Amino acid sequence: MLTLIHFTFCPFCQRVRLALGYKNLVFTETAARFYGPEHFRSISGFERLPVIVYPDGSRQGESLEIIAELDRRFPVTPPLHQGAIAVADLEAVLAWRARISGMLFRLIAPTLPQYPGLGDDPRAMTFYRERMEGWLGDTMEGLQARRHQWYASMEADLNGITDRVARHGFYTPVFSVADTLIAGDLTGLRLLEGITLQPELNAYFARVEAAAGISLLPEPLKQGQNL
Ligand SMILES: N[C@@H](CCC(=O)N[C@@H](CS)C(=O)NCC(=O)O)C(=O)O
Repeated sequence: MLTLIHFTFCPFCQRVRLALGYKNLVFTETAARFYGPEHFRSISGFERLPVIVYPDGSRQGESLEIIAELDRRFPVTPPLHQGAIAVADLEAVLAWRARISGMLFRLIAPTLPQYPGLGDDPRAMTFYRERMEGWLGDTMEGLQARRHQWYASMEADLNGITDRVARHGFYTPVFSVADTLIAGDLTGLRLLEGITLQPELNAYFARVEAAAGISLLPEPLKQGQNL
């Protein structure tokens, strides 16, 4: 059995959940609390999540490396790399993602506490605030107040990707690693108050979730599955 150690709210973890779901791999999920590096190391062996535990007991971190390894370990399941997306297309998505990174995190940081296990856990919220505010140089309240400005600055990049996925169905005509990254990372935008995403983008999220059989929006934690 595969085990995914993740945070409910974490975009990088959502990428791997989507990949596992699309490949139809049975896995258990262990939701970790956002308590700090010592806690993360003690439960996963790594300082960042996601971490996957393979049936042989070995562990791996880094979302995109995990997804590439899933293709290697499970070659009879639908591919997420070779056969699904050309190297140049993946490079283009990665460049797009790197370009929007600062704007994206400033927008989604205040929305992610809507996930169970974060906003409802004061100790996790203390570490989350410290981490995000230190990194993004603004308070949660400030980011929340400035969301329309950040959204406006990202809108052209968002429209570009929306046009493309509306045209092809996914980033390419079939589901690929690019969709785990786009849908996983952008989902926090769906939780923005007073900002309505283009219907084509919402339709894409629905297609990705259906292809993977995974829901990306906040859901109550399953009992006994959090650390
Ligand atoms: N490049 C890593 C990034 C993973 C990452 O940054 N995860 C965050 C949660 S969203 C984390 O573990 N943060 C721990 C910390 O900030 O101390 C990946 O793609 O897996």
